[in-house]
Amino acid sequence: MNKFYITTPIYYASGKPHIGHAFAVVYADVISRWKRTQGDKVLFSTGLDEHGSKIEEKAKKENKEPQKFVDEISQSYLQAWKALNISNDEFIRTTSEKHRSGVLEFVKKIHESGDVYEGYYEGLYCVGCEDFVLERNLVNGLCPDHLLPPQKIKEKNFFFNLEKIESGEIKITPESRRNEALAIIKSDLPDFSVTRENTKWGIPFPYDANQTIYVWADALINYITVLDYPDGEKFKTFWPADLHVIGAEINKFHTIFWPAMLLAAGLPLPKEIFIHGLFTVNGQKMSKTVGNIIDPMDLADKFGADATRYLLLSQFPASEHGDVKAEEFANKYNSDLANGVGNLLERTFTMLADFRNGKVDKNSPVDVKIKNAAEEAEKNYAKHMENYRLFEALADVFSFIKALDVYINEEKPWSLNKNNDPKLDEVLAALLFGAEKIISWLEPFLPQKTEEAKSYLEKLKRGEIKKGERLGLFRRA
Ligand code: ME8
Repeated sequence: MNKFYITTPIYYASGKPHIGHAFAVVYADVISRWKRTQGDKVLFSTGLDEHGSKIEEKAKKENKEPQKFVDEISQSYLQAWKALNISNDEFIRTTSEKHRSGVLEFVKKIHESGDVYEGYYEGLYCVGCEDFVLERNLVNGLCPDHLLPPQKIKEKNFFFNLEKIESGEIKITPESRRNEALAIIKSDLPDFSVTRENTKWGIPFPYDANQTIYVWADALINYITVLDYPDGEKFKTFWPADLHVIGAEINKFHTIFWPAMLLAAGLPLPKEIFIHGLFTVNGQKMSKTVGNIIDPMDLADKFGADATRYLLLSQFPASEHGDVKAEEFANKYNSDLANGVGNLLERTFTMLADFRNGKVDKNSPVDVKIKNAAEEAEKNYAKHMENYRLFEALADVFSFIKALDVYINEEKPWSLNKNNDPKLDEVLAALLFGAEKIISWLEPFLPQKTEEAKSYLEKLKRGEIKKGERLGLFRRA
């Protein structure tokens, strides 16, 4: 049995989740569920990044102790992931004792390796990015991503020597993001500091009482502390990670700093990092100031868990950045889910029930046209799933749904039934075959709805569906 360890970024516990956070966690969830159906032993981890100046400042603004503040935020994440049916095995919080002790072990390891050295750093620091920014990248003196003025910081830090980085060992996908990482390595990459002098809200650095561990070093180490590094069974079984799913804006931290830290600690590198694009809403970055943040809980209330998962993944290929429009969600829901997959399954099952009481003649061959279309779709779907191209895999399923719709309209099973045409058995056999394929392909994406469809179908095959008892998977929005 293969093991498969998959992670999402751990999100800043600075506010409740928006659809960007939901996108990454749903992405990883679909991959996890798919790997489980392939028989892999999966460990799927997500969690929260709870230290650092950004969170310290937010808590202060709300007049709360940072710990109380992050405890509250963690509840909103847990609720949202439950509402989206996320099947994570672990939920790591960086304020947990387990994480703290693992980080200290790790820091001790790299300290002993001699890759951490003392120095001064002076630069412009953006609290929004929790990173240094370059003067030339500012727009009107502000960080272009957070619209905040950076602070000038000069502090004694323990730097991490990046010379160790050996690229190429880790698979970085898609190719465009790999090129971005390579370009960063080739540019003048400053050393990476593992500590901060003026941040209180963090894990104290054991070798200097004035320092705390830099929030990014702290956060990255979650990928092993969650496995009970250094000597937990889970660590032995699951490390190295098979896949880190992350967004494009944190490429550098995962493809350069994290491997450098692991090399210094003498640990194996993650096998693959899949970097997805980010979405804007109505052409703008999601932000409280613009007022265009979409709450995944609102979508789940309106459309349900499965439909929300689908709506997030079907906007544009994850290899690209893209834009979403909140007012388009209902149209997409109606066209793809209510009128697309929902309608196809409903029509198929209803005809099976009405014309044959759920019994299909086992000797009926499946129309070769449908058989070929299914084989083609299945081949493409498998290839796309293996490469974590979920948008593309969904498109394969939906092209087969279209093929079945066309088949129904051409064959007109209701006329065959009226005329007692024996071809009806062949057509129904093809439709049942197609419906079962679609249900199995959609399982990782729509876990609840496919479950409902499967139990309805079981009942139907036993001849237990009563007249007028409809499947009703996706009612029109
Ligand atoms: O960066 N579109 O946390 P974070 C799509 N704590 N995905 C988006 C998105 C958008 N507009 N906005 C966010 C951090 N995401 C650090 C990570 S990991 C060791 C530490 C998703 O709360 C995307 O996956 O800012 C992105 O990488 C992640 O949320 C960042 O969440």
